[in-house]
Amino acid sequence: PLDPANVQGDILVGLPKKVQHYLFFQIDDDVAAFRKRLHLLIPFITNTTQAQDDRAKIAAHKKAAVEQGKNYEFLQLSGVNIAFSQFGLTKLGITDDMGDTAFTDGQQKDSKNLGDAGAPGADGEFVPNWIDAFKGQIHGVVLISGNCDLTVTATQATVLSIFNVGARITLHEVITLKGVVRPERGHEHFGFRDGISQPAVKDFDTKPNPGQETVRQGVILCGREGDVDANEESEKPFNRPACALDGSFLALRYLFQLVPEFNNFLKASSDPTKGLTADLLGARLVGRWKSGAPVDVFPLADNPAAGEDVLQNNNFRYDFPNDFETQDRCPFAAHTRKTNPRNDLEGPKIGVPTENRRIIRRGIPFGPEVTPEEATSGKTLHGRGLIFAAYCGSITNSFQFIQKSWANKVEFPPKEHVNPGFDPIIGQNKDGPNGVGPRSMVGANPSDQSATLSLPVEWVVPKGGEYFFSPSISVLRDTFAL
Ligand code: N7H
Repeated sequence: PLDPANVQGDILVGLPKKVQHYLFFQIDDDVAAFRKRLHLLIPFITNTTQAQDDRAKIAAHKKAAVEQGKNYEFLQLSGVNIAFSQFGLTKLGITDDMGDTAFTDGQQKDSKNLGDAGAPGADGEFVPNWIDAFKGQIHGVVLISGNCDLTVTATQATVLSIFNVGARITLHEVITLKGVVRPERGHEHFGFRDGISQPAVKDFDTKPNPGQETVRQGVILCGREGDVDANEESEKPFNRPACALDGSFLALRYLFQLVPEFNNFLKASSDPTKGLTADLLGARLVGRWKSGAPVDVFPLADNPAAGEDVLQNNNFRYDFPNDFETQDRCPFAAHTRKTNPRNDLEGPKIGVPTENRRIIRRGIPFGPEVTPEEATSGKTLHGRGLIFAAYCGSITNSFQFIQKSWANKVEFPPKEHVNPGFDPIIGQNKDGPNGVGPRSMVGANPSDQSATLSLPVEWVVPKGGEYFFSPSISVLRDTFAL
């Protein structure tokens, strides 16, 4: 059986965080020295049991604060996890094939496939429009989370001092991305509640919420039951080396969001006199109201109480009568429907399982709130967005497939008389100059469902990323460290 104390805490539970740093690093040429220092880091790594305890402590603290009528302050705490790219494995001399082509090739090679903008470089190879830090080789990432910037910065200094004692440098920082939750807790920069729909993991999340589906452990953890190729009807198990067991792949994306532009578009494209308010249009593009309430259940008006209620906010399957054929309740191309189509695929009409396409999302927003100047001009002046982080037992099954074959595919989800169009939030059309083509969708307007809505080429702009592997604690100790 699974030993939670052997699995890094961010995967199944999530490191509790108000602030999180992602320290992307390169390993110095003295690999043996790095591996010895890695050994010293292991006691600092937050495992799943510890992350659960931290969450329980926070909950008790919050309850006590409420009972005493005090302001609730997040407990002072901090967490650390570590993950490695294929470049990192190679540097460490780990020659095992992890059995995931996207991971092996790295995300920069995959960027064209994902639909990122870019152009051929001097050698003819596609170069995405990313920041330079992500165009070089990144060997790994240390995730450092905590209650505030001070705590996280202090923990980061501790981590760096383990690797770089005195004059002996074993780890070089490439870039640190600093995530911080928004003042509107739990909501991302477009204003929508995020992190609601996650799969429950069998024999671990034993009390799923209504509508929350349970997946086999191998959908998230390598080497466990269900770690199988979703493209093979026979459920062919992936070929994993011993060091993959109880680790998870981490798809990380540095995604900028054009918030004033998004808000302006909603205003300009709404038609309040015909019932299509900017709020309703936004909800139909996402699949949820800003509160989190799903439009499939609440198609006409928001229900903020339901939006925050875990017993109600994920209890839907796009299986109301006529849901399969009409967009009365939710557009086929809505972000949540594109990225987890539920009954569109699993229902009787098509009958294809989606279990192996599921991911666990653990991202955090970055950047400041929209300034009055930006709101007035409708133009982004300060970088902000989402450090998107998804765990999965297979990148090719899930993260890569969701972006490429669902969000970017106008024919998805399959419907008889209509192509739904692009996922308006993350869909990318690479067929255009510099890998950017026009986007559109249908069904945005409930009273004119076949009308095509032209969308800006992008509201979510990828500026970097990498695929990582987050090993189990015992594998970190016995295989990665010295
Ligand atoms: Fe998405 N958003 O704020 O609009 N996402 N997402 N996502 N996303 C979800 O149900 C958002 C991105 C998924 O099970 C919600 O938790 C933004 C990528 C999946 O019903 C909201 C960005 C990928 C789900 C957002 C972004 C996904 C999901 C609803 C980028 C994968 C669960 C809250 C800046 C390739 C669907 C919730 C389900 C939900 C937003 C990126 C995937 C509000 C702003 C790149 C699988």
